[in-house]
Amino acid sequence: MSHGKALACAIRAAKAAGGLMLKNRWSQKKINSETKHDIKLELDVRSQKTIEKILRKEFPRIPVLGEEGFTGDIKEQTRWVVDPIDGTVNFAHGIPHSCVSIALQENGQSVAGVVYDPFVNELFTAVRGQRAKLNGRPISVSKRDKLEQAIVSLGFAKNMFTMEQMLPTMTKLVNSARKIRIMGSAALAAVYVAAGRTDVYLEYGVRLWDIAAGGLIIECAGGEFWNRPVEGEHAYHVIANNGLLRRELEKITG
Ligand code: LIP
Repeated sequence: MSHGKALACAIRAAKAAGGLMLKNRWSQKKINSETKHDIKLELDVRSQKTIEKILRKEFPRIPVLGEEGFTGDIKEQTRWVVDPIDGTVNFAHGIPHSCVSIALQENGQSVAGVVYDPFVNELFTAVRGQRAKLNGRPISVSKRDKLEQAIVSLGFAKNMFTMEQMLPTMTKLVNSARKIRIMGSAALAAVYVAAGRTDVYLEYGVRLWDIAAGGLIIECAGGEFWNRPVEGEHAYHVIANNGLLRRELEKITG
């Protein structure tokens, strides 16, 4: 199938879901469930339904694996991977740092991806083999090659176990990097590396739908993106950087 056509459809779906986020920005958010370190909103479900309707209208045979459930046989070679609102806790608290993430995967590899932040109207896109873009303009990772100059984004996922995996890394990095940022959206953490705003993104226990699009966008912007499966359904340990900081990172994080 045409990856360009798939991307155009994903952009329409992401913008529709982003519009829903903006429309409900100031409304009282209905909470479907909450744990000590997470919130799931009714709007997450509504956003995924909005996205699925647009994707399935144009591509009725491609299944959707989303944070709010799946449609079709997600073991198919080709599938959509969707996070309808990435950074849900931020969104629930009125913090305007969350986004929509949609990726098309073939045989488990992302081939087209979009991350849309409706609050600042920033649309990050990529098709494998082509240059990543921000609002249609090519983007590249930073050229900072020293950790002491770098901004490192961290994520702590959703439970004590995943946080405990990251705390020693944070302790080591807090004095080695220029700054640490923990901003609550994996997809935005990834695309900020792609755009050269930050230089490293690390998270243990992040889910596939959080990173499927952002990881591709980093690679198409000249960066490095590793994700190895860890315990938990669709859970990964992500190490991403601008491609110049790997050695220093390996020395510190082991
Ligand atoms: C979020 C991720 C973030 C992670 C949070 C949560 P959600 O995704 O983007 O990086 O630290 O725990 O998983 O749940 O808002 O879509």
